[in-house]
Amino acid sequence: MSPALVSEVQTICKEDELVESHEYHKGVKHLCGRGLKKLPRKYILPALERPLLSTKDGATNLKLPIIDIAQLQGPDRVHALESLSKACQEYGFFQLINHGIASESVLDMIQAARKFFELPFEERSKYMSKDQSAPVRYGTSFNQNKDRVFCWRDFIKLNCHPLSDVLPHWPSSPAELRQAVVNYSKETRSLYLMLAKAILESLGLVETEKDIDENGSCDLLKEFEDGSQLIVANFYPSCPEPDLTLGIPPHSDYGFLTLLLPDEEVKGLQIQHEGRWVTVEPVPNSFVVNVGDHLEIFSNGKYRSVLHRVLVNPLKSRMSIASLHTLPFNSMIRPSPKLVNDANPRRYKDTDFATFIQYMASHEHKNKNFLESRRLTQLGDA
Ligand SMILES: O=C(O)CCC(=O)C(=O)O
Repeated sequence: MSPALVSEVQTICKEDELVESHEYHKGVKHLCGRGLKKLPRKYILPALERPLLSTKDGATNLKLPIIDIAQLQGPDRVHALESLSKACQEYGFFQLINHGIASESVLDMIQAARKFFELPFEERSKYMSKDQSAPVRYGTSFNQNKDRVFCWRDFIKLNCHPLSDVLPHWPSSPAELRQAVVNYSKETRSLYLMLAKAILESLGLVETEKDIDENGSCDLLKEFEDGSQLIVANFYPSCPEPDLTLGIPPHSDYGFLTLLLPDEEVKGLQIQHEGRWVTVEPVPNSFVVNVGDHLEIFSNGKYRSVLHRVLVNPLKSRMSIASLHTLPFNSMIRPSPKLVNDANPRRYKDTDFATFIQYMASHEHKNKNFLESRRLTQLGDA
């Protein structure tokens, strides 16, 4: 055997030892600390699921439709609502500008999450849990208890509602994390509520924003106010062979809306648009917002939760922070009766959070398979 081949075989054996000893369950950052030169087999996707970085498919950049909060709250609200509705139908995604969240809150949140991922593994591992509804959960891959192939991501998930119940369980290190997440979760929550009102209005379910505020007549809005919120910080270390793996595989989000802070420096988020994968161009000081499965169900298929995935980078690590919002844990989600009629029959079964959690615990969550399991009829172009 040539010296080069010997060295190659040794590397593969070393990587397989890692796999055998279940080291990969400790996370990608932990694995990278060992100086990997090749991707361990556990992370190599079947050829058809790889991201095709070298083809045009991976190279196409997309500017998402822009929704301007200043316009949404000004005299031009009607036009802004039309743009919002169009974006939710045609893209399932939009870029939210002039969002009004203090840059200090955003930077503190990013900094606190970064410091958490820099902690020694022993500290991070205190928060590893198989319980999908735990107040805090540190982990790796997409669903590490089910995934056959692991993806190149570590995460921390923090349940944020009700704050007084969950806060004592959040990590006490780094010292600034709790305060940063409290501030950030409150601000993103009120931004979400503002958007949720606009979504109801854009679907024709309430006449005007004033209607809701003055009469407080919208029960659904009360449910939104008491809704669940999950903050997820994703960390994707640089990857020796990014064309063989993904940071997160194609998936849709479960909730109503997700407010995402993508890494402003390192691209990676791709969405499926018009039948192909396109890379979302980061826009500074803005959020990427996407429709989740619950909003697709609630709107009886008018607004679409769209598949998205994350590419990893050969040279740079990447971080993103997602805030996922939906109804309270025990609420039933169903198509709004006002959006069901003879021409547009009910398309989804009722569902709730508990059903989703059960599904996640017993299935490999891929593509939109949870939503598909709730479907009553096929959408023409689904
Ligand atoms: O990292 C990103 O840009 C997207 C993250 C994402 O899709 C998720 O957290 O579900």
